[in-house]
Amino acid sequence: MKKKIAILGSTGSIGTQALDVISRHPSLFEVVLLTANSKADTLIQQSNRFRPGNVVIADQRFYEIVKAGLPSGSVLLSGENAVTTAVNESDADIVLTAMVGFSGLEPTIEAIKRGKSIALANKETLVAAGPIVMELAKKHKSSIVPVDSEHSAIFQCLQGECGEVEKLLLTASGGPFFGKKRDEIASASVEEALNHPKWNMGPKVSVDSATMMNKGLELIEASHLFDVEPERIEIVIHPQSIIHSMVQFTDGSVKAQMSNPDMRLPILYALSYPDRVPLDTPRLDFGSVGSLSFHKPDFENFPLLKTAYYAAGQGGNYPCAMNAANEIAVKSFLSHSISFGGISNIIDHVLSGTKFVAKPDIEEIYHTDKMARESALKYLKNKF
Ligand code: MN3
Repeated sequence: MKKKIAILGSTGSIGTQALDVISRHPSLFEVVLLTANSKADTLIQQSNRFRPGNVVIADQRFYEIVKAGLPSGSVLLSGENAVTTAVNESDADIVLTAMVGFSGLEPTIEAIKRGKSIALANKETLVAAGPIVMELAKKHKSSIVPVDSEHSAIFQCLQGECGEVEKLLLTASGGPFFGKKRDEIASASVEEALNHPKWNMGPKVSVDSATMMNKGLELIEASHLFDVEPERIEIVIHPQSIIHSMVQFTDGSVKAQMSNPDMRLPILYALSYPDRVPLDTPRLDFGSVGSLSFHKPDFENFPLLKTAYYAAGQGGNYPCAMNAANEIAVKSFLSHSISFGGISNIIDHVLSGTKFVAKPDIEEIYHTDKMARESALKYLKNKF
């Protein structure tokens, strides 16, 4: 029996790498749904190669182009709710949520309500609405297997354990500005921020890695996914990105998961779980790796790490507001409207103006997201 896979965000970095691992195992996986925002050409190519029954191009301007290029037998949807509708209609066993940003929340919730397994690559889902999403997954017996390399590592370390977790050690490469001072990077260019030393990722995640907000979002994601309070999650800078994260148990034992940095491994694991299947990639050669190094995180020069611990500790709707502000700030930075140093100012401004809700329901989450975006845009307008 082949596993039927839906890929939300198939033209992005995670989506294309997922299709790469799926193409290596045609007897195990079948693609039933591909969705993209606006990359029409890539979506058409992918659809002709993998022949999914359903295809979504969210941006309606590309509907006719994609329609004309699709193989016969693929049904195309477009428009605002198209992704959610397609998820509801598809017979996927696993939904890989690889789209970027808060917009991943709604289709993920719909997939969970239909009891589908989630291969979670959209970290904003758990950041914005962690308690709601985890509760729903429990209720609908939907399993959530993380795709993010750090969370996959922790998930793998926890296999076969029923023991007590003392803390999670979330590793971070440090990003392109590791070791730099805050004022040295305040006016860093978009190009410099996108130049990640170890991982090849989309622009949003790359900028988040440069500010270290990526680790902040991952901290919050991990705390919900593994039900561990933020105080028991330690960030460890590990520039080689060989250890992808670790778990420390109450007897003092630390388990780590290692491999060369290659996202195809955690993607494949999330799709094949609980099995492991072969992946033909270069193996770790410890002799040539030489040494692994570790450093404490630099909260002074990467202030968003502090902001993320604060939002995580407060909980409620704060992580949602922080995430929304970050999305706007990163977008503005990528379009050259603000400086690199300006990113944290926007986020701190939005967070300090957010009305705290301790146990938000989903409507309050959507409201918080909307208000935070408006607040960020208003700040930008007045400031620049
Ligand atoms: Mn990661």
